[in-house]
Amino acid sequence: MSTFNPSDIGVNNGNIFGFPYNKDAAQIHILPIAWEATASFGRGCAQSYEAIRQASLQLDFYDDKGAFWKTPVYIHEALGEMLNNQAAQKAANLINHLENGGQILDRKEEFDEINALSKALNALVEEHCGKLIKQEKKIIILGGDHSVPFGLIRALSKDQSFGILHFDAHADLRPGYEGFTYSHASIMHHARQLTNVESITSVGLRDISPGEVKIIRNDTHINVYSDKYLANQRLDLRPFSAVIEEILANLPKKIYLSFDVDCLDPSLCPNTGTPVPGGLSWHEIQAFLDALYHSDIDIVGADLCETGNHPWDAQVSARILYQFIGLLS
Ligand SMILES: [Mn+2]
Repeated sequence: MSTFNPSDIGVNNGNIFGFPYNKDAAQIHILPIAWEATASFGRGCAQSYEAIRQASLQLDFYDDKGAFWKTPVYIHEALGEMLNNQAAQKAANLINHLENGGQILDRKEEFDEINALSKALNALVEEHCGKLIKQEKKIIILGGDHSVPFGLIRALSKDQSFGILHFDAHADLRPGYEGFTYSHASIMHHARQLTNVESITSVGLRDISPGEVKIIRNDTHINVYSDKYLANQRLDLRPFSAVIEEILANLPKKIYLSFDVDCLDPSLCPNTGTPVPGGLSWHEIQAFLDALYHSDIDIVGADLCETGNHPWDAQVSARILYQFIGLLS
């Protein structure tokens, strides 16, 4: 640490941002999960953690909010790669089967197999997170597809209640998708089943199924600030800071931050699994994260998921990840 100069070139020392901290000293633990078995469209996010680590070496660390580089951060080896290898090709074949008009029941055993692997992944993530939580470490999950943070959310909810602030183009409220119980499209459904998850606030949604809209309307603890709502506020020339204030004012004092990069304008995440036109601009998300930093909201953990495995997508996510360090410090 004594030799670390944040103004120097980023050294590829294996850690995120080239930071000089080891596992024991680290307060914030970044846990990459190399899993994308249920990805229904584009693939690559299972491996993007390494692209994000590479991109993180390019960052300059000045931030007007604080010297986040002083926070000890450590990136772990990725979890879930073996499970993903067992599941990915089989799952792709099953999605193909459904897309060609096949039924889940035709190949039920294979679907059961993928669902068992998903459960094993969740248990693995929960076990690792549980140990870190006992040591009072803060955790950021680096996806992988958006099914991967469930183990962390469940581990955190064991002895505290909190709300979820969820940035996404999708509601992820399906009770299961394409025959997969723990699909990337179902993470908020599963999180909502946890007694200690008191609310979900989703921002940026713009690709929602009629079934999900029904769920949202019937659940007073799910709040949605859709992309259309945000866009209409802009078109009516309401200050964006007022929109952010409105959203933050309705959040519980303790939140878990779940960030699917497809909430952003696709120019910022062109290689994400399911890009959708529209979305938050770079400056809007920065303003959001700044406001969150300056608020009195306590952030218990976070995930950053669905980053495409491409240097540009990784650049964007590395910068968001650096902001998360500030939020969890
Ligand atoms: Mn998502």
